[in-house]
Amino acid sequence: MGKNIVQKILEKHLISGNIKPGEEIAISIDQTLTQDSTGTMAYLQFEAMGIPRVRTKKSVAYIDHNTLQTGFENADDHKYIQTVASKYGIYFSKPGNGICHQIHLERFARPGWTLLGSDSHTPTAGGIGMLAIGAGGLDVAVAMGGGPYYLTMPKVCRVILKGKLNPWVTAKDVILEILRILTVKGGVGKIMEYAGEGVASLTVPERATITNMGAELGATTSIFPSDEVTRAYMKAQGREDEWIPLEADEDAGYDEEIVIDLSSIEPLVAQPHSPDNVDTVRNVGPIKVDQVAIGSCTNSSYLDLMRVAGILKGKTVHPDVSLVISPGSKQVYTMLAKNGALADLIAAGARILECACGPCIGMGQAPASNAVSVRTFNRNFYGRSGTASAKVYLVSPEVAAATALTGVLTDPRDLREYPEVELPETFEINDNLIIPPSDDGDSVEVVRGPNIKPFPVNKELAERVEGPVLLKMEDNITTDHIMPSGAKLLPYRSNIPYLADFCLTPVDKDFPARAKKAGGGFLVAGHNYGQGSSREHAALVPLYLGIKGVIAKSFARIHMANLVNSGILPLTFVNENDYDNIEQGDSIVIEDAVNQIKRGDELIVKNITKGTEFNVKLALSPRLKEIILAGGLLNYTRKNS
Ligand code: MIC
Ligand code: SF4
Repeated sequence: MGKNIVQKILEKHLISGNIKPGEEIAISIDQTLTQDSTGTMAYLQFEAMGIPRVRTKKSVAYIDHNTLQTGFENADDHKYIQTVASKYGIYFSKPGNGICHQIHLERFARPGWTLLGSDSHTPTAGGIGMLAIGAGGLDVAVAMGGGPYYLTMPKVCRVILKGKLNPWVTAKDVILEILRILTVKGGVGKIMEYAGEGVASLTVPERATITNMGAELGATTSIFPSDEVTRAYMKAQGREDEWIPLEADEDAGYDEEIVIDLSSIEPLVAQPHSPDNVDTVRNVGPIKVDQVAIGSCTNSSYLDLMRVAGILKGKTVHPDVSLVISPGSKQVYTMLAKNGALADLIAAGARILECACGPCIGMGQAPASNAVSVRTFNRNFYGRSGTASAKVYLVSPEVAAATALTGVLTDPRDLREYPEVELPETFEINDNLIIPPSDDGDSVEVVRGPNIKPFPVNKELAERVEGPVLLKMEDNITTDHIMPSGAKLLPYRSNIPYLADFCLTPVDKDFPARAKKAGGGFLVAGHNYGQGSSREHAALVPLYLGIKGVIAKSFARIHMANLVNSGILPLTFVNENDYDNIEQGDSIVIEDAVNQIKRGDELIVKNITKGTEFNVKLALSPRLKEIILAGGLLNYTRKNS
């Protein structure tokens, strides 16, 4: 049988294991990326490994999340990352250069190669045919050190794109449609591989919008073929020599398949508070809107913003709407400035923000109380905007621009003619904000400001693991619940003790105090616990608070890996009814934990308060079990090196 694209790339990178769904495989990583909000931790961990220089083909450290600099903290982090990058052989993308995923697509991503990034939207590079996976900082640190990346081989789901999009319908609507069908859990344990005649009609930035938001499906990654469209994009980026063709064999096998008819999709919107709460813009109707935000790694490309400029040209933003726009990169920004589109945006009343994540991660532009905010971003999780009472809707740039003009959620098909925009034959190329590392790492001194605090490291697993259930939660708890971000907290990503006082506060504001008083314990949750971001702070902070295990109905992939890396037990209920029989405050114990884990995949948990017991699963590979027993990946690596 022929091979699909995923199999082709994995075969070239396989270090151990069989490329069969469910089996643990180890692959070599060609490139890594970090951004600043997860990067400080990744580099602290890399330093702790004691490796003198990165061993990847290319590693890039971006600064794009924490750029508000309301105090010294962010700037301290930037200095630390810049010096650590220079010392260890990592390229440094300065603040102002843009959002990591947009820049990586423009300047570094390569078809057929592998990329591991400490950000859940790393699969954006799948738009160019790269196998790009998001992971926790420690996994990325290991990859920087030349170590393999281990993953459970996902199923490969072929997404066949039929037909062609109608005017005003966009790549964003394609992925919203897939989210509507599959939900935020639908991609868990899968790689989405795009195929079909519809692929050729999508440009690389449009493909990247789709692979970017594949993260919201819970998918391990998403990937498009590398074809003539890819070649043209890479040529326009001055990188045609890095292009290779990559497509699935005609008789390639897949584990699953869905068919999406592009011509039947309409402008869509994800309603509060989940990216899969999707309906048509027409059905949701003309709700009054207070804020429109255009940008983020999903929708801030040249094409996106040129279309927005085309819609806004000669018009004025509605008096009741605040429109903010953050271009994805300096390249995009410069091109808009040179061709006059920036003037059209400014004249229409847009507030132009710097090229960074900005409002997408709650760094400024928190909406007013109870406000409706329409955004081109990828996540509308509760509280993420910085205003708990705000309602965030996710749409395409075209819907956003139309809405900014009318002041109500608007289907852009009601507007004038579609502004046709083509990709340029050459992009504006100026990499002067990407600083190469020093040739002489030894001479570089790493600068650590007072905001850089040591990170917690676990101990070997105890024979008896016990404690109270400190919090019981519902389904779909996100990492934004576990470790909130935003302008007030993001500056403290290198300061775990400070962050600890905010852990899980969106669910229960008393949780940190309770956890501290009890000296730690367990968490109980429903399905898809830890969906969303790759932030390992969602594991490191609970570790700091003494969390020993999380018992859930199911976990999101990256968060589960982060728990294992921190030595926290990720346990699932064998019988989901047991979730109903356990309460906050119950005292529980796993006796003879080490032997139980060595013996099999099921453990007995005793509920001392209720006088009952139930079974939980710890279905991990032998290597992951060793990591748990050692008290996390760092201890394990030290022990085995
Ligand atoms: C996000 O979109 O939530 C982030 C901020 O980019 C995160 C990383 C983080 O939490 O720092 C992500 O998606 O991984
Ligand atoms: Fe930045 Fe938002 Fe993209 Fe995360 S989702 S990388 S915060 S733009």
